[in-house]
Amino acid sequence: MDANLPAAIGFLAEVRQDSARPPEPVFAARAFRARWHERTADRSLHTVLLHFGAPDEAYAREAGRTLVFAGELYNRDELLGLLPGRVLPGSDAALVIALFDVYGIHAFRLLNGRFAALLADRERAVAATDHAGSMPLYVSVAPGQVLAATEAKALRGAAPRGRSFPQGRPFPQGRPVRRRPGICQVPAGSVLDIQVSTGLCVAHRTWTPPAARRILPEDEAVDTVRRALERAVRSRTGPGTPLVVLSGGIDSSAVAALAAHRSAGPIDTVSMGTDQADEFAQARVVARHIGSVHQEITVPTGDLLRGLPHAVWAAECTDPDVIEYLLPLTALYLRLGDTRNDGDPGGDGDTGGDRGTARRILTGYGADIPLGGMHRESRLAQLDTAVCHDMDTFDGLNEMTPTLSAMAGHWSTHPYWDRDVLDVLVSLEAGLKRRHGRDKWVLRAALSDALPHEVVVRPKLGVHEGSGTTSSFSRLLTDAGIPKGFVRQAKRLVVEEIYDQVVVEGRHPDEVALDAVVELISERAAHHPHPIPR
Ligand code: AMP
Ligand code: PCX
Ligand code: MG
Repeated sequence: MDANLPAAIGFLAEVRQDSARPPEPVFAARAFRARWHERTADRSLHTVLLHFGAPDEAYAREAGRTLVFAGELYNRDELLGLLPGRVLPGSDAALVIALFDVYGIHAFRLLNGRFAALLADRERAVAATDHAGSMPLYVSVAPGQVLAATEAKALRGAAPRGRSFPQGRPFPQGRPVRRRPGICQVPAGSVLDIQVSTGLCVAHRTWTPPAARRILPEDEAVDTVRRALERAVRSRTGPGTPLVVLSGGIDSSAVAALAAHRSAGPIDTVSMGTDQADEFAQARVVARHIGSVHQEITVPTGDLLRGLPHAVWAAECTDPDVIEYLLPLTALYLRLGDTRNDGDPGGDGDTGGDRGTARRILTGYGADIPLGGMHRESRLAQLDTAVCHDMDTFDGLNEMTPTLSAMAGHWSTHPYWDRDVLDVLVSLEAGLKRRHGRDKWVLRAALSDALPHEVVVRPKLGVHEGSGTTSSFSRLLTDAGIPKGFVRQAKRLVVEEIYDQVVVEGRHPDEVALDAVVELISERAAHHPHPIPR
């Protein structure tokens, strides 16, 4: 077991009244795989676990219940304080099952983490996501059978065919999965309480984005943000040397600076660019300032775009904007092995965790959502409208999924989407987010002593812009004859077509011919009478 990594990063679990065995699932995430089976008087539990060498740590058993837990917790100390007089649980799974014994399903309201969990409790199955649904969780429920998996594609072939529920959804809040009737995604910040015999599901929210706004003096707001972010970075860095994916923008530079502060030795940072665009100079300023061991990876644009099927396969998302954000990061993660002196870019499909190359990666992803940074909006009313909209619509996009890096055998985590950081950032009144003519003012002010001034004031540049991904994807389509006014729709159609091939039909991303997909969409565009710009 590598203490630097979570015990497990994904699973397929099946709870049944009879004892059939689920077929071998496909996952994009790469790690060791362990199969495990348990039969009690009431039910059987089968699991396929993706782990880093100590699968037992991802299971816990207590009082006739069994918990399967993928991911990790960030408020262990607080949680341990709730269990006085007990033998302190060693693993996160053991901690959660001990809390369940005391609090029942409300235990999930206590957790600040990045996880997905399935608990088999006699005739009940309980499925839970973290507050942000940052590790996706899909379920398929039929009377007598409950399946849960951290990737939708893992339920291919295992899910019951019949649609036993209205619209294929066992509970009204379930997010339907494109072209996979019978499978639905568990919403962010939810716990699903399922009666196995009937398939009856009740969903409870364990977290919702704050709706109120706090009015704080500048100093207090700045101090609150700094402390929350420091704690989130600290609880995510683990005992090893962390690796921060660094653009040189304020979000990732803040994470890198705080990780460097708490690290005994230099931390690692890495930046990606393409032959079209990079932010290498800006990232270098930060790396030099914090004394990190810094690397730059240049990805040829053709290779970057050929990674589209991999990004869609990992994220299981059909939103073309999100795929543009995730594509450069996917390309970076897949090339991290290239930056090592051992020259080993990773292992085969099932054993990503066995070579000692798996890294714990911190990102600055997601800071712009609670702070409204994407919107370049100076009017406070519109800024808060944008924040509300983004907080209402992130669920189901899977942009935070650990599978993006797990596809390359690594574990990634996003401090800005720590539950406490998010609560603070969302709830600050908009005038603290946009202030003195700057976007994300409160964050910039909170890091002003830790980073060079030019970094603190540097305007926002999204990863899709800084790497030239958006423009390269557009050019791929216009070069194929797609009219400019149709490019946005065409991107969506390309991403959906890829999704259908790799998620719905179960093809490996290496088998997807991107040129053929683009040609198909270009032919459709040619027959489209009125391209309508979105
Ligand atoms: P963004 O907010 O668009 O800068 O991107 C989200 C996160 O992705 C950043 O906070 C970084 O952690 C990471 N990132 C963005 N651009 C790069 C890059 N060029 N190289 C490495 N990591 C990056
Ligand atoms: N980002 C943003 C998040 C992208 C917006 N997502 C959403 N509205 N659900 C961030 O890092 O905060 C970039 C590139 O900027 C990705
Ligand atoms: Mg950036």
